[in-house]
Amino acid sequence: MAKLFLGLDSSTQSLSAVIIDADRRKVVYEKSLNFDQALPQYGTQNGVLPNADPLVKHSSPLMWAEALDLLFSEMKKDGVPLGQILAISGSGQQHGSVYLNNKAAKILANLNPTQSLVENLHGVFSRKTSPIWMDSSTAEECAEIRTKLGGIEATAKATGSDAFERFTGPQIRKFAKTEPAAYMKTSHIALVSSFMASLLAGKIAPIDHGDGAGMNLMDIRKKVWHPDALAATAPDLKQKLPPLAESWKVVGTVSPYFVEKFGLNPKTQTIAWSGDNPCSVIGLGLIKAGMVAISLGTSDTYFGSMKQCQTDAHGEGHVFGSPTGDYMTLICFKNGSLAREKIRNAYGIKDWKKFGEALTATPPGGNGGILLPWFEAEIVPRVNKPGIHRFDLDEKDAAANCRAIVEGQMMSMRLHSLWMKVAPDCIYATGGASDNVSLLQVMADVMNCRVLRTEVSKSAALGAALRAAHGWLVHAGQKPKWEDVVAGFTKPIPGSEIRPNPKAAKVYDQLIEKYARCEREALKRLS
Ligand code: XUL
Repeated sequence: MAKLFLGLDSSTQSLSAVIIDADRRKVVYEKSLNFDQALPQYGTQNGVLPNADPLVKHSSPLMWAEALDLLFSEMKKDGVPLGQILAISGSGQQHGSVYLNNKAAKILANLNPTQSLVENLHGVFSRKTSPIWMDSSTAEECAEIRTKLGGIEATAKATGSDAFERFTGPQIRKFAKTEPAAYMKTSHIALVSSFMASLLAGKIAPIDHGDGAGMNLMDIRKKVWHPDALAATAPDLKQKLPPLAESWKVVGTVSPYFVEKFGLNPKTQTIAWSGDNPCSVIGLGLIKAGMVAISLGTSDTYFGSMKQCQTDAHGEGHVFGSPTGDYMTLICFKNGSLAREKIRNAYGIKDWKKFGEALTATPPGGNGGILLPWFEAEIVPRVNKPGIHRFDLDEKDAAANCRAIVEGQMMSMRLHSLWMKVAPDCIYATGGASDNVSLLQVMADVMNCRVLRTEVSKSAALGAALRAAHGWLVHAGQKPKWEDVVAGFTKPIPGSEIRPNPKAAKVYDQLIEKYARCEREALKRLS
């Protein structure tokens, strides 16, 4: 019988499934449900609930639960042999939090398969909506936490990152300050990842070291809740948080709900879920220190593995636990695909192919034009007032603006990843926009290194499936090596290597200084 493992990815805009056959070393099934399209009744736009305040970004935990029901019924309809799946793990958009009351544990343990998950979950939330990673409304709480922990460097040293608006600790603090009664009624705070794992396992699930590090609450070295960070955040917080766990922890067997409703095997294990970026580290096979990937998704992220924990003294980058038990570094740029899309739409460019053509119509360096695409409040560099800034760039020149947005994004990555002190030898490109070769050429030229595309389009979901396989093997008493777990799944596409053009690379070596100046100038204007 095939050894099947399921990886789920509850991301900002969709819920995806990837099933692997561990013996044949193959992905055997993939499916994605887009929240806006599949569940329009929640009224999300790109997975986010509308809000009058542009800094507030929430989503609906009920929508995520309904998507889980829907995805399992789609898999059943597609004839997926759900009864053969040995273990399931998952990936969640990082930092987002779900607030549950004192009925939650009992309701989760008794999910009724004759009803939907939504019907079952009626009355378990102490807060209807979930702040997600795109939220930037907690600058005040970040400042308060950072001050209590002794400043940027000390906060990063203690928790792996400076206090960031989207991180769960500042979000919890804001909730406790602005809605103290609802906070008091909260018995359990979950991350998106641990919430989804809780639904699957029918019990409150632990938070793994990968996603736990994105909260400003975990001691990054000891991997336990940090007492000072808890005290700096909100009252009685420890008792509302689940235990922390290694990423390969078995949460339990799947809830009978999924067995009776969709035909899962009662012995199928739920392995702890993790964040999407830690899962992508595995999905892309970044298991050796120094391997780097750039994910071009809703947000653009630059990440890689790290053996020894070394934090960013300036507080722009993050250190999370890697699902291998080591560490990973990450920098998150909020204005990723959506910003590229805004420029594409602003100039009426039909598709990404045409966008790529427009981009190449202007020479590398764009004749010195710089565009800072902060359509949304930006994370790196920290920008709280959204806005577009152009320097020596004609707003009417569509082609130049297409080049300038991509160059600006790549130069920002180069500049803000210097703290890692490792120039990458090669970069794995992933995420929706990674099939755009013109964009990847700019990446190779700005970073002055080779870029490889991988066959993996759903790296987070694949990483979750591989983590399910790893957790299952650990539980079976084996000592699986990560090289063996990922072998065969993480190959670059043959012939996909993009080499830097030495002339263009030289242009960017000079332009990066101007870029840094423009960034400083724009930030000064905003302060
Ligand atoms: C990482 C981050 C984003 C989300 C996207 O810190 O905020 O990459 O994880 O889902």
